[in-house]
Amino acid sequence: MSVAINGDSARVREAYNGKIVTIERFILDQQRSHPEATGTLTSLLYDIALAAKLIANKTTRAGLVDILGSTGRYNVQGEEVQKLDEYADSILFKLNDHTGRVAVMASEEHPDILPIPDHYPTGPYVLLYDPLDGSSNIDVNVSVGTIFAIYRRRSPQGSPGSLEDCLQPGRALVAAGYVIYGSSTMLVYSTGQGVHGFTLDPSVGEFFLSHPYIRMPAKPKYYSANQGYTPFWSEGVRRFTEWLQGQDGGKPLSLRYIGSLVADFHRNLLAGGIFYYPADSRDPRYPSGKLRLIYECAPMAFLAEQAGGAASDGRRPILDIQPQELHQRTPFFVGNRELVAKAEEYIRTYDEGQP
Ligand code: P6P
Repeated sequence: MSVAINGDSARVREAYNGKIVTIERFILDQQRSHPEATGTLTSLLYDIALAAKLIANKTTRAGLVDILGSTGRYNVQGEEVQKLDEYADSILFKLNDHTGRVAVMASEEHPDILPIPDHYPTGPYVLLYDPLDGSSNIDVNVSVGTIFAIYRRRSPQGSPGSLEDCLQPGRALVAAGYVIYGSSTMLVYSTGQGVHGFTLDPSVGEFFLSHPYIRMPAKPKYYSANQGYTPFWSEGVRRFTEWLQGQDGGKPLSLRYIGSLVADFHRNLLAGGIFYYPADSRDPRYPSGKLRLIYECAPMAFLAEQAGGAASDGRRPILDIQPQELHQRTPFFVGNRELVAKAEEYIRTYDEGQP
């Protein structure tokens, strides 16, 4: 029996009461509320869930198998490629290159788009991903994650996918999500019908619904930023940070910063708060900050808005930004709506001299 997927967590828990809800069952039930759905997106989400299981199997045993450490090579970002980065990247590509569901892919690990091999069919969707975000933390056993974004292709069906297919604003997202490989492995995604979390039971290799309809708590608890860079931030960002610390008489928020976007985002999604990686003057190569728009900030912004939060580059919503290049970076403020708005207010006032 399919369950009407609607509304809120309590109703979903009631509807599924006593039932075993795998990610497959939940995605199928969500698909049923879209009669026009062909099932292709559902199958693509299954493929990502399978990739997550395979990657989790490696990350949770990284200390025991020869997959720790660096490959000795550097990626397009100038970052040292970890063995697990390479493994996760290849898994995501190989699980999606032959299915006929995807027209083109792009990955943080590759300078250019990843075309579907000529001997495979192309499909209606575009898959962008950061295969293992935060991988510099792997060797010290800090949670890392996979981030993915799914668009409909814009190029004609049957033709090779294009760079333009990959450069779509976040408002056009069909689905987005992340996998966090931490104390447990969770897959959190949205297809525009709320944000839902699934926890992997490694004993059976299955994701089970654990967090239906996640909503960011109204009362924020944390702020997350690398305050080591404070001297390089703008005056507006510095003053915003002082406000968060209660330096104008308000109650301070607690600082929590893991240095792994997925882990910091996940904590704030569940507990309430704001994460920000602003532009800074440390490195002229990164005038817009470190985080990438199309496979880090836009998917996270989609989830944040679906959970009742907001995401901005300090001046406008992340989802409104039209990407100009594949590895474009952007300042990033994401979390509770009123905290993001306050960051924008400080930037407008002190960095742009506007009232
Ligand atoms: P910093 C990890 O390297 C990453 O890309 C994100 O996961 C994380 O939020 C950020 O960089 C941390 O950067 O400069 O604070 O070490």
